[in-house]
Amino acid sequence: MKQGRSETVSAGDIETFERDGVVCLRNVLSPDEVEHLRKAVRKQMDQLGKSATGYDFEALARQVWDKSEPIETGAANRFDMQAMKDLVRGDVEARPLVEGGEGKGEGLFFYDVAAWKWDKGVRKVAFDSGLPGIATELLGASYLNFWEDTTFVKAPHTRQKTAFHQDLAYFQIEGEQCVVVWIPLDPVSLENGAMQYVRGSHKWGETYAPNVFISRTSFRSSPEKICPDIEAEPAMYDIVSFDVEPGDVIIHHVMTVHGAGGNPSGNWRRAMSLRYCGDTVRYFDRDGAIPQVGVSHDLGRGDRLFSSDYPIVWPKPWPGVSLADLYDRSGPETELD
Ligand SMILES: O=C(O)CCC(=O)C(=O)O
Repeated sequence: MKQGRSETVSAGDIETFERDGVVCLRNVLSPDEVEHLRKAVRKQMDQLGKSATGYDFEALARQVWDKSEPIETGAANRFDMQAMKDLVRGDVEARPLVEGGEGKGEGLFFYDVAAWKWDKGVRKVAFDSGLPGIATELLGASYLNFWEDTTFVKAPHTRQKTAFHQDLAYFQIEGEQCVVVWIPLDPVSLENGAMQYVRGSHKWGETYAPNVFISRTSFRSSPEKICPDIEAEPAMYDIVSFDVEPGDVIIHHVMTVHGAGGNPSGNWRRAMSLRYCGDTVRYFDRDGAIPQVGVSHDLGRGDRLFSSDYPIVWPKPWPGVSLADLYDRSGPETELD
């Protein structure tokens, strides 16, 4: 593959991405690359309750809606979940976003971030797979920074939906040259929580406040508008979803409104989401953005993302180089056996 060109993205894919704000690409990742991500997700999930960054949003939703249940997040301390509970309970319009009947409490909506910092397998996929070239081409960027990875797992019989939202205001960035690559690690369809995207919403010209995922309630400090209530009137919107297999990826524009159902099925729905920024994006410590873990930079508003916290992953400094090795921050490797 020549630098700056990707063999996996066609002119038609670029047209779809620009028109719809989302495109599904088939067979982009190899079985080994998918397995690297699965392995990292397993490690993250093993640490649930013990890690500072892993959460179960299914349990959290129960604790929010049941007034008598205390908030319990184990060692996770990235968010002030009691404040989130107070926020949701104080929002007169808030309602549970669940599906799949009564539910017996066996579901799990697992969320974690930043595996790339300790897991070489994730770095291999995020930095050295076909993805950086594809993202660069879709964005028409001249170089590409990696922003972060986020894990979203819905175990069988998980009732919690993912509230419709737009990603920009969750990130400390300004500018729209940014994509999110959603990578299924299991076969995913509407039966087990496929992602749903509002086609064309990246061109609505609005920045929406980040919500708390289990409800449309926004983080109070955020100045932006609330995302429209897509779920209340789905027929009003042009919603698209894709049945995907491991190896496929769905890439959406940072302004595209998206959400997902629960997973009432008996099958797992594991995914990792990788975020990339192009050269026109600037740093902006936006009010209401989710605090990042383990960043050491001192970037200010308007700065380019020049920091080892945001590795430049395209173009590569020389062909054949392993950026996963270059950005090794020590710590255990999770390579395939
Ligand atoms: O997987 C999910 O339920 C949410 C994913 C998402 O919102 C994202 O990747 O931006």
